[in-house]
Amino acid sequence: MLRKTGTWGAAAATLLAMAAPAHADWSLVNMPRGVSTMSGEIYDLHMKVFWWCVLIGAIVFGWIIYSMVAFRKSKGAVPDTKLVHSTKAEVIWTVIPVVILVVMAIPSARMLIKLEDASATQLTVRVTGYQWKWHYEYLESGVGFFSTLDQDSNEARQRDASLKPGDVPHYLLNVDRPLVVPAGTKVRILLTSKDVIHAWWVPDLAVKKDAIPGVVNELWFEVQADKPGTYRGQCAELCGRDHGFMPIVVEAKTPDDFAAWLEEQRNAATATMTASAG
Ligand SMILES: [Cu+2]
Repeated sequence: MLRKTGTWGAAAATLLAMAAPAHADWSLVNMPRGVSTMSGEIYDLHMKVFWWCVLIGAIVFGWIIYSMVAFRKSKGAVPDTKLVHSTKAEVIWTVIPVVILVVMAIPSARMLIKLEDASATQLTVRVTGYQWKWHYEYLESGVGFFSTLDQDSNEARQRDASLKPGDVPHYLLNVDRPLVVPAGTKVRILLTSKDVIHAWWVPDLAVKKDAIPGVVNELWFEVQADKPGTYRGQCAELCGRDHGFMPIVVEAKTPDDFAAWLEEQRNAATATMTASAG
């Protein structure tokens, strides 16, 4: 008995020692409520299903623990060797989960249908994944550019760099040129890749889809009209050596600011073309 306590004590001490250094920044991060027209609804559905699961888990484990404690052998419990089958019990433990699954499936299916409905979008951007950067092209206006990891993050990630990761704001989550979109506008993304499978993931917009070579995937989002701002994401499909170094930054501007920005890009592109032609 003593030895046993000693072993458990040592195990507990080891676990505590392992957990201690990590404890400072240990926190549970839930999915964000987000800023798109769909993200709030998705979050609410997620939380609803989460609490159902917690409730089911509490009931099932509570029942198991109660049965183990109340009917333990030391209390004189005797196993019922005659009961080998109960149709009633089987019907109950089949019907209840089926009902729960159907009740969960209805709002989920409704949500999926809404998410797939990319009709009536006002702007289309083709997003192409590359090892290891993104290319954005505004199909209606022909403006296009690459978006790569920002200079400071890139420097700080090198071995023996003078710049330290802690000194770089939004380390590994910043780019040289963000994707700019108008808030309050339904934006369609046509997603593909030029080499391997990547995934375009921006939690605040509640979008995440694979970018597959030879396939065009479609998704859409609409940043709420009163939520212009900068929203960050990452490639979410292990795509090679620099997978961790191709972040996504979406900058949502007011429609007027966006129109001005797009005009500026178009002029800059024309100027470059004229210069190279001359
Ligand atoms: Cu990638």
